[in-house]
Amino acid sequence: TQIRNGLFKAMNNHEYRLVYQPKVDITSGKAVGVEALLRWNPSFGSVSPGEFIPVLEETGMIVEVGEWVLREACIQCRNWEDKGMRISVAVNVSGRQLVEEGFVELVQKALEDSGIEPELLEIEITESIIFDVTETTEIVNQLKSLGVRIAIDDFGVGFSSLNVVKNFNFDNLKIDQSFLNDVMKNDKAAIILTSLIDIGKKLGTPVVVEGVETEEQYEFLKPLGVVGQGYYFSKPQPPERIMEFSAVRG
Ligand code: G
Ligand code: G
Ligand code: MN
Ligand code: NA
Repeated sequence: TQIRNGLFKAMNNHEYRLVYQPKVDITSGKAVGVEALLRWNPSFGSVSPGEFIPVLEETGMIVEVGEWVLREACIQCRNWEDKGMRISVAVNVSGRQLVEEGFVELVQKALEDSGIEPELLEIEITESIIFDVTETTEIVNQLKSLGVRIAIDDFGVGFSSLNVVKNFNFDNLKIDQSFLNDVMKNDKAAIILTSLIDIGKKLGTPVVVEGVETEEQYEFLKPLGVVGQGYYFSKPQPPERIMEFSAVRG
């Protein structure tokens, strides 16, 4: 297909870039970090990540592209810091990438080459990619010992959400946007969302609620003391725009 063929040349043609979406502490209104999101602009138009990332995963190209994402995000984090903005950056990692031989060394190298403090890098892992709990736990622990932070992404929609909470050492719980989405239409969704937030609080783990789009959703979250992410605060932005946000000093 056109997408597949295009992707084979995308790296050499420098067609990838990263955009960054702030995560905002709802109480203070300040950004506590940003999430790096991959974009691809091939010569024939634009293709959404929902379309091309699965192809990168199927073909195994995600390993090479993921390495670029990791290095690029760390370098950008360093650039912001050099300009006076110290803010953490989160990178999405696919299952294939996480269990790839040498992943932990790659992370270490990206930290060293950029010179950022390990705690400024967060690795987002989707619970659905955790098929081998023992192996994943081992890698997560190695990453933790480098000092990087781990976030559980899209929390609540996988097959084993509560098991993930029980077994993994993580620093951030990102609640899938579907829960907030349904809150205004469905009483049960509100109960589930507040209970998931409560789990994070009782574990002493910061909670990020994804997909904040409306004033109404923002008002719902305000008393809950969480971090929000979504179009209501900001769409993913090119790196230079991130300097316009005021950040919590980490
Ligand atoms: O970026 P949205 O903006 O459309 O992203 C769509 C999906 O692609 C999400 O599930 C997101 O986690 C994933 N994604 C975005 N950037 C990356 C990336 O750099 N690596 C991986 N593995 N997934 C990514
Ligand atoms: O799977 P992950 O949570 O990493 O993916 C984040 C995805 O959510 C990206 O595609 C990003 O562009 C998208 N996103 C970010 N904020 C919003 C929002 O407020 N509403 C919706 N529908 N999508 C969002
Ligand atoms: Mn994510
Ligand atoms: Na998510």
